Amino acid sequence: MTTPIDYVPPAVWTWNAPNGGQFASINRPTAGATHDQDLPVGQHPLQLYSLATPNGVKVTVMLEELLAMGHRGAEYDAWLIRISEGDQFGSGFVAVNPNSKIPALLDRSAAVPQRVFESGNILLYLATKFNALLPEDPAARTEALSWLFWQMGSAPYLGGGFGHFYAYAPAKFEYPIDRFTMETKRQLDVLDRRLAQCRHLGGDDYSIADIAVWPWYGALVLGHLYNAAEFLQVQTYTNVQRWAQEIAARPAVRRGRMVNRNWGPAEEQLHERHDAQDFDTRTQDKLSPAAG
Ligand SMILES: N[C@@H](CCC(=O)N[C@@H](CS)C(=O)NCC(=O)O)C(=O)O
Repeated sequence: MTTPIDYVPPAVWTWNAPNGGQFASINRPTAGATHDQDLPVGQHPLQLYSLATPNGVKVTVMLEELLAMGHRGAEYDAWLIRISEGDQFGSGFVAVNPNSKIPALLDRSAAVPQRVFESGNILLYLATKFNALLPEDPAARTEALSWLFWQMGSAPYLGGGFGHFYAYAPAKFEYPIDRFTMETKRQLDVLDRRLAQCRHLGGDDYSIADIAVWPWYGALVLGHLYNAAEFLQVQTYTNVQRWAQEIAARPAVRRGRMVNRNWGPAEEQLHERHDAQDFDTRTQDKLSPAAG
């Protein structure tokens, strides 16, 4: 074990300065808007304000799946929120999500526009609105929702714990990396055992449980997150691998992954989405010049 830093917490914590971590410049200990900034509004009932992080991808995959099923009411405008530049602290965004985190959805088809925040709740809202991707049978529905809520409770240990200390912290600290690696591998084992029993997390059918879990744990075992595939020995979770690959091949998932993405290979980026044709008619000037 490496020597821990010689730090004695003061009686009262004070916010001194950015701590050097990758996202230090946007972290602060208070909530609320920092500046006036209206959100753009497009022509569709559903307005999505997001970015293609795993939490954002859940919603764009869901919307693309609904459209693929023929739910025309799921047409949406997806606007890019650049969290590294502080867009989530603009007054318009905070009005839709007081927690200042993507994704945030505004459903303007209601008499009074309905704001929806927290990605798990957005999935549940859309599944209920369109009566899709969530079983009606109470037992099957409850099982799917258990896995949806499992994701919401578990992923902060993967992202805020493992991912932060393995990939983003200003130095490599053995204690937190050990702690969160242990938990991440335990979670992968939970999924692996479940997926040894059934094709999808909720049972036979693909549902919002898979849509919530895949952008985190699917991406992790496919080697897309934190460059940690070898460290975590992700190939050993064979049932998660089978499930992750099957979902990755779905056309709606391939489209959803691209929406609001402004980093990585140019051909995988679609900064804003307003129409299904945006996927086909992307032009170079809509794409980032370089991988981010
Ligand atoms: N529990 C939230 C988490 C959302 C979240 O953490 N979003 C991140 C990106 S993945 C974010 O917007 N971070 C900006 C910030 O923390 O200022 C959800 O699932 O919607």
